[in-house]
Amino acid sequence: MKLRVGLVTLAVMLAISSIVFAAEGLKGHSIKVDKNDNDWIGTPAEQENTAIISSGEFIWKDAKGDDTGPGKYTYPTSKDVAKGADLREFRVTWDKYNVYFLIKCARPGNWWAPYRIIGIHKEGEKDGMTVLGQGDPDEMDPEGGCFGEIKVDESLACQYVIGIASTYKMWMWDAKGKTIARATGEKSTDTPGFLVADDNWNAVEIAIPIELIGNPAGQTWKIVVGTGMQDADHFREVYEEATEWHGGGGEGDEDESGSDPDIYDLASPSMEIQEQELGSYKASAHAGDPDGFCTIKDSYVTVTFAK
Ligand SMILES: [Ca+2]
Ligand SMILES: [Ca+2]
Ligand SMILES: [Ca+2]
Repeated sequence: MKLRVGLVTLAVMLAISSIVFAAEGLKGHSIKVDKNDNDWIGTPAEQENTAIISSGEFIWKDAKGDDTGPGKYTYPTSKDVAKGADLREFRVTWDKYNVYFLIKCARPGNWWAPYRIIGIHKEGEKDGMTVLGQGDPDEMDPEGGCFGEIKVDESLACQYVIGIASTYKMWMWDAKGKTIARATGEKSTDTPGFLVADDNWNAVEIAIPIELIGNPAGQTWKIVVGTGMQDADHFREVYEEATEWHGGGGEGDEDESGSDPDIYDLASPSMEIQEQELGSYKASAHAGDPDGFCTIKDSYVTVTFAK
């Protein structure tokens, strides 16, 4: 009898502590952006397309092999860009100086092949960009945008968007699309602490100074994560038919590239939602016309930070 009462008490205590734990949010720990991801110590969930908090890290485990965009995307035929956009993991942690991200994908055919985007919506904030860091199509300057042809629903309007090209370049844009930080190498950055470095090509570690992105303590962030192939430091266009340097299954060709998103994979609750959202573009729209872009509404992860 005593034992049973003890067990019941223990169960009640565990239930209360897990509620308290969830309400407390992500506590986090420090990370070194040093070309080695062994300081990310949390364990992902068993199940795909599932988020978990483990050892002070938010961990999204994405499905394997869902890197087909709206459903039919294929990679270019050149082996350099024939893989590498299959998102596997997205992790978040933080300390009093930085917010840290880890994006892990399938290993690319070459170090320069992938491009990745992170869009951050802070719950409760209204001003934000819905066309994600698109940039000026007359310039096609990667400093100015990702040229991925994607937008998010008003409910996900982003205060910050981060674009990561290949293994060592990164830009950050604010709510108005202004470039506010750039890094072009592990030690080459215009903003102290704004750092990116890869581990074995397939994972990138990122540090964003709190001075730049804001203190997340007590906040909830909805984060959109997308992956594709890289071309001139922005997203590589997907065509209707695959060529040596362009994937297929989308719209257009080298003359008219189409309004389809250049995203192969999203951190999305299911492949069904991912395909529906990436497929929501207007095929008849001209390339670069935001009215024709697909809209992301439910493909994001939610991270609540401890106070
Ligand atoms: Ca590290
Ligand atoms: Ca994936
Ligand atoms: Ca996915």
